[in-house]
Amino acid sequence: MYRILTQCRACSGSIRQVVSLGHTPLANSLMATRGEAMSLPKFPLNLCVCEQCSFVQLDVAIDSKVLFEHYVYVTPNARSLQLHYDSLIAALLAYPFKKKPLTEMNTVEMGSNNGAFLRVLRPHVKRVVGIEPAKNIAAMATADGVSTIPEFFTEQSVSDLRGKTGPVDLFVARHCMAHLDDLRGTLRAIAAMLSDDGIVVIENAYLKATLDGGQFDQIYHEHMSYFALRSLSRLMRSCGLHVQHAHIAPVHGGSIVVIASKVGGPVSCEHDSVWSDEEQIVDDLQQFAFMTRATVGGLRAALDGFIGDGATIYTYGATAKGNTLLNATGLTWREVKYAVDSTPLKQGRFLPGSGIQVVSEDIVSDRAPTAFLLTAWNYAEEILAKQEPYRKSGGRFIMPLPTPRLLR
Ligand code: JHZ
Ligand code: ZN
Repeated sequence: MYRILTQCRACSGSIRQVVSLGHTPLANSLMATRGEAMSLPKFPLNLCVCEQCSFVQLDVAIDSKVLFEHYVYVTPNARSLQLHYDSLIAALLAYPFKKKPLTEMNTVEMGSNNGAFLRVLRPHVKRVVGIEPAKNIAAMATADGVSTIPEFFTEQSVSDLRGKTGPVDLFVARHCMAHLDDLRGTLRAIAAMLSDDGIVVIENAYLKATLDGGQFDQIYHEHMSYFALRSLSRLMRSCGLHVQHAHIAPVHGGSIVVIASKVGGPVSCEHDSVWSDEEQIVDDLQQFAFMTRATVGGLRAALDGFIGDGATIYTYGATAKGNTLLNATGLTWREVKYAVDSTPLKQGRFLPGSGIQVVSEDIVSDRAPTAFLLTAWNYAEEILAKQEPYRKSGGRFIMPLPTPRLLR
């Protein structure tokens, strides 16, 4: 069900630990009862770096079937995501190195979830197909009109998949490269899906943003790898994919977007500026480990003080990130009464390790807490705007990172 790594998953060099978050249950294992949620198996959660190639990764790989075959994360309908989709499409339209117009591109997205991005992209391209391993979510996407193949995307399944989709002109992989133990096999499979002129867009949480922002909660078992441009482009090149464009997008606390092709060639100027920003990344890891320990301890002490003064606290968002944060600080249902979340699949369930029950956001109007711990901090702006009446009536939000603070 899982394997422990002693060697780098990119180059087989030896890896060393940067920071440990102890043993935690899987972040998206939301359970039907509190008892089940609190007695889940726990796995080591250690951030490591390769001494040879500086690739940042976990030293554990959980079986992808356990992680993803049935999934509770459904891409939310958030304004910041819609804006991001628009800017991603604008970047593709402006991308100077493509060999044919977007409107002629046969497009496939892996890990397409409920089809949220493909639905927005569809009018700009020739055809869209999703590939999504979570059977329950793939069925939702297909029922909503985005044709989605309910399968894992692997090197073994690539010839069968290419038979179904035809040669791909635009291959999209958003926030799923981090989820893969077999990185090289998957990248080779992407190259095999592409037509000769095809391009691939990869988007993932950006390592430098994670480190600079003290975002230790981005570390959970689904996130096996943590990408910088240097490490990602080296890995892609070894699998026949050449990065020609890179930029940093604001979503999910800072995400790297790269565009690559099989032929390679010139790179965009944004690519060069991202590249030069990464000079110090190995030093940044040490600072991050220091900051993580301080934030975990500081947050727990601040919340204990607040609760001791009579405050009631819920989390805002039943996020994967939030479960790392709750388990690292040791907070449970005894301290945090509920987690509010807009995802119907999560509501009524209990968070792994902490046993906190997930309820709908509607609870805010009749049973509001003193403060919300903002575990969906990547949507801070829109959540704060949505909860303006709560805030006007004295309700507060606690921003956990990089140092805990009360938002007014
Ligand atoms: P959000 C997931 O991480 C898991 P999580 C995964 N491994 C990954 O890589 C990233 O996504 C990309 C809710 N919400 O996006 C909806 C509200 O309740 O931060 C979501 O459950 N009200 C695939 O889980 C959660 O918050 C709102 O107004 O850390 C946000 O989850 C909004 C906007 C969201 O991802
Ligand atoms: Zn390595």
